[in-house]
Amino acid sequence: MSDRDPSRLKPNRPKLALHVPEPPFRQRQKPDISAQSIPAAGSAPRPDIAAAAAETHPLTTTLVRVLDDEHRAVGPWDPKLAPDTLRKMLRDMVTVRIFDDRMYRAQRQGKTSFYMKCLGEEAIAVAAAAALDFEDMHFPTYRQQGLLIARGYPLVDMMCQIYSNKGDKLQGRQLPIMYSDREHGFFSISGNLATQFPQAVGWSMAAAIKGDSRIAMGWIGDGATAEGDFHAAMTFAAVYDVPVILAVVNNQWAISSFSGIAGAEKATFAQRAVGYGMPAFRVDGNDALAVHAAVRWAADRARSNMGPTLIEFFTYRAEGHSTSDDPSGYRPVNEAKAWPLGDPVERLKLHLTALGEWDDERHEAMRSECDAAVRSAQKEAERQGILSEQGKDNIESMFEDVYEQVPWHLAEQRDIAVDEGRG
Ligand SMILES: Cc1ncc(C[n+]2csc(CCOP(=O)(O)OP(=O)(O)O)c2C)c(N)n1
Ligand SMILES: [Mg+2]
Repeated sequence: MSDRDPSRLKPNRPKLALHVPEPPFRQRQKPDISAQSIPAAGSAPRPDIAAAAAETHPLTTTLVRVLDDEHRAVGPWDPKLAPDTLRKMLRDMVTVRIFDDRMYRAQRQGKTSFYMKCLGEEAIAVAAAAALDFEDMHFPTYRQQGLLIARGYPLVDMMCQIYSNKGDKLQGRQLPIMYSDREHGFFSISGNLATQFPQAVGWSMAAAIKGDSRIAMGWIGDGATAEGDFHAAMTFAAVYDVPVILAVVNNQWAISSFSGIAGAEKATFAQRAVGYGMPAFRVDGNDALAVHAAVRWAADRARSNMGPTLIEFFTYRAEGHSTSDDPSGYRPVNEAKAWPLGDPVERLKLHLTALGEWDDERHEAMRSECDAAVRSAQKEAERQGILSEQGKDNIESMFEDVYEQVPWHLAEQRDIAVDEGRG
């Protein structure tokens, strides 16, 4: 009798079936924002950094928010930042947006093969960078270019990497946008999703074993939480009270899969920490002040040897996944506009304005300064070449830095390639 034999079916039992999550709105539908319930700014309590993990767990189903509808900072999570800090964050966010726009166009002009924007998510990396020390280590994904920009990494160096040109410090060995810079605490971006979590946990364990005082922050997306690496990292982090911050950027989409495919229909991503006994909260990712406050809380806790924190940043990926993606094929085109948490740049700008520390004129002057800085960096980078011009003049570099002694068969291939390149 085979498994498929109908006589094995028990007629009085229902046939087994699977649930395949479907996003609430598809291409031609009108997104209904009333389906999202957004807690009021200032309503989430702020536990002490030494609180038991369980005291943070009610925060896994709400949203830590600081900026209210009148653009004031309210409630216990207000980080009370100096106007200069707020202006620096605003400038960095504006720079990220302009940089993304220029590099997206550069890809469309055939100057590089690939680019990824973080439109709508600028507050997350920028405010996290502001909340941590320069010496702390990040294990980022491709959507945290804001970390490098906020830490003052040269825009020209980022662009040379995108163009894989003569100025590319990674010598064309990484996909465009997969930056790496030890000095700026920016670990090489790994294309293998979710590896950032075990790497950040491992680095922080090593820091603790060596008696270091620096902490690490690991970054993944909502989709990447479906990888086994997420759970392996959570187990190690929780068991050993590892001094690490684990961030899930829930931008609702993983290329064309909505967050439900990774489990968001059943529970929030922050709630996963409950099973590990780890503190966690869910934060309005479009509110730079809330992001700063949450990261600072987790950093203070980690630095005091009280262990890891999982933070879910709730946001929306306003653009396509990458230059290779067209989101109009799987979601409503106006969904980003309907997103109830607004534009992070506009919200911070209006907050500074409400404080009397900013106005439209100063904003426009700052925006054009940032625009000029990005354009001049782009010119300088392009003087060192664009991707399509990279060719056979330095083909031997492909064989360098892999073996201490190049094996004879690779040396032979290299010499043939070099000859052909010259010919
Ligand atoms: C292990 C692995 N599986 C699949 C991919 C292909 N891939 C690259 S990005 C991506 C979507 C990731 O979505 P999410 O984690 O939500 O991050 P986001 O792009 O939204 O920032 C996928 C499936 C990959 N790079 N690595
Ligand atoms: Mg995502």
